[in-house]
Amino acid sequence: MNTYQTLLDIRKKRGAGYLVLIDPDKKPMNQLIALARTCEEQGVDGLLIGGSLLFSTEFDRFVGEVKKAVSIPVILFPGSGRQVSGHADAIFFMTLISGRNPHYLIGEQVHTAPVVRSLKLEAIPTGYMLVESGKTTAAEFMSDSKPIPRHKPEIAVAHAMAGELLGLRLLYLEAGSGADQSVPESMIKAVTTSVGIPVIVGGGIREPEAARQKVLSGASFVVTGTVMEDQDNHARLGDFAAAIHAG
Ligand code: 1GP
Repeated sequence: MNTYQTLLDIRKKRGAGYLVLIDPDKKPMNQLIALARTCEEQGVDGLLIGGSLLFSTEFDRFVGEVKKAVSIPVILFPGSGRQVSGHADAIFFMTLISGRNPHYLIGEQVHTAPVVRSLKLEAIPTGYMLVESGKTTAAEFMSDSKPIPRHKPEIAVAHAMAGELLGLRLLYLEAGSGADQSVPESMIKAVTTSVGIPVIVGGGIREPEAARQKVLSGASFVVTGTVMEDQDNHARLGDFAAAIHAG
């Protein structure tokens, strides 16, 4: 079964899936590998690896080590074409459809596609939609693109529909890592009732209850990143997983 199918399966069996984003720059490698293991033990459904920037020069080795440590899917969530590794199960092959910066709509993908092909990586075509979240996030700054106004769900819906009509297989509603405010539930509802493809929601989610609300609004997958960079929060991984699966 390919990774996309595995994700659909998780959604079917559990109602929604919990994905944890691991940024290779945020901690020493051994600590992040330990986090990956704990994620699997605590019921996390998959790991995303990536970040807006990349300082580490050991990305490929890092992905290999994570892959060796867990049996849940390891999916690349690249901020740029430098974040590609053949050790991963798949890559979210993303296009920043909320923006009008051609570099992140198609430019970076043109540089990356030949590498993805050579590595025989499973590419999951994903529409990435940045949503206004209170302050300028790294994703917004680095992509030089305007986020969708948070109180304009109809704008998000039109983008989501366009993404689906263009053949994308996933949509990622993103407030940005460390966002002040997560994607509003009204926007998640509007988008998920307008398209048939699974919708991932991430950015600024710090509590299990907030994660559950995203699922109740229609999210198929919820992502947390920053909250698990604090070792003290690792004990809450199971609470997040339970809240998301119960939602
Ligand atoms: C960022 O959506 C992810 O791309 C996770 O965001 O770090 O705020 O949890 P946080």
